[in-house]
Amino acid sequence: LAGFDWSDPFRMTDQLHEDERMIQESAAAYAQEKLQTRVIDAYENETVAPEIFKEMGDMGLLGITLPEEYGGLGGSYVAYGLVAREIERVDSGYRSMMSVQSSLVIYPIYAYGTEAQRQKYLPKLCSGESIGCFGLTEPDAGSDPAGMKTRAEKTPTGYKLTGSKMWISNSPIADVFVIWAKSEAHGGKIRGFVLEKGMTGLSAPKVGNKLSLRASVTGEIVMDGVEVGEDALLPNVQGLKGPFGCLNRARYGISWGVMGAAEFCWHAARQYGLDRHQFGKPLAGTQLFQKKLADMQTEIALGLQGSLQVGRLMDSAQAAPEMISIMKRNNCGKALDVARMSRDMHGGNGISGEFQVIRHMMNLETVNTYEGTHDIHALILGRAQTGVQAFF
Ligand code: TGC
Ligand code: FAD
Repeated sequence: LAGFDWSDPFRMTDQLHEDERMIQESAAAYAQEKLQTRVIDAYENETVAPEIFKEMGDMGLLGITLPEEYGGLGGSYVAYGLVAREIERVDSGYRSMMSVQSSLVIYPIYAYGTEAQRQKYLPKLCSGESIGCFGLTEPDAGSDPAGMKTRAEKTPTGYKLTGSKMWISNSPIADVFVIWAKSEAHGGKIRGFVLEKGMTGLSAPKVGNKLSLRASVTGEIVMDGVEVGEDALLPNVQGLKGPFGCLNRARYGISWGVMGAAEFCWHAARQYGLDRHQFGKPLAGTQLFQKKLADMQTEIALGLQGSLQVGRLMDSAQAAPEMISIMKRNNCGKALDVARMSRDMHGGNGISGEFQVIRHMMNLETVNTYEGTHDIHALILGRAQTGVQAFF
């Protein structure tokens, strides 16, 4: 039998292709050198750092799966997941910035847009010169986006958008707004529109008082009769499957990302347990401590294998949304358990920003909620196996 690497129990590294390993390594180097060095201050002071998009763009970390002609890398979904894991190892907010840009802004413009829209927006979004946001959630429509009130009325030259979106990542600093609205001209069906900063009637005030995901800025999007041309409509999709097509990709990326945050918390707990002595011996030498480390290692190893398999199926066009619900739900829930456990294992130091585990724990509360809450994904999976919907 071969030897055992405690930090990579199922030899995930050996299961990756050479180009995937290289992308992971460069994402890890960027994350540790450029993000880890600023995150403690950024979180404490809720600092917005729009220049991160340009840095990520320069490293090729935005729109990884997009063809090179539009500014992407033509990489695999596994590579995209590995990048999310390395960035979220530092902070869920930074991963949020990356995954909104890649899966929720670049992807719909590529998949649902015209060639002119692709040429206009994608290269700048991939280089990080433009920042994007995705407006689906509203004050009265979160888990149930079909209940949205934002509407697009037909005008002689295009559309007039009215409504408001809530809890939108990146919106206060965004140049490009992907907006989902009910369009009267299309029988009330949900359609996607691309809006731009500076349009009359468009504003994006910041949401204050956030005690989670503080390194990523969140805002509203207010549309007070914003007039756009016909060329703002994303012509190639209608209905909820438009936003859900994007969410499938973002949720998949999150399933990898949260494992990065969980790995940070696990490794920190192990090291703390080796360094900290109580009752005349290291905490890591107690049975309870070791049981917790074993639980963390097991859940993370299993979670990563699940995400890898779904990623391989995405790369061969065989993945179903329910597979993604399993992994988003499981990995977020397990990462939150690991972070809470690690916080506890650090004792009093666990509440200090310096040790960082409480920051991950606070962030993961958001990640467990956005992109479909833990319970909403349970209902998606319940419906898929019983044929009976239990949403209402
Ligand atoms: P339902 O009847 O199930 O479906 C309506 C239409 O959509 C299609 N569809 C999908 N298509 C592709 N992928 C999926 N995953 C899909 N799920 C559904 C479906 O086939 C149908 O198409 P058609 O052609 O027949 O009309 O719709 P429902 O209203 O019953 O949905 C219920 C539910 C709960 C599943 C859904 O609404 C849901 O997932 N709610 C959660 C909402 C959510 O995830 N919001 C995310 C907002 S964005 C965000 O949080 C970004 S944070 C990012 C960051 O900062 O990192
Ligand atoms: P609700 O839907 O009101 O849910 C409240 C509770 O009720 C939850 O526990 C939920 O599981 C439960 N619940 C709801 N329905 C049912 C049911 N049928 N049965 C049982 N329980 C149910 N959205 C965007 O569009 N774009 C973004 O960029 C974005 N970024 C975000 C960033 C942050 C920091 C946060 C916090 C949110 C973000 N969101 C974004 C919104 C996010 O997707 C929603 O918060 C999420 O979908 C939940 O909606 P809600 O907050 O309205 O909660």
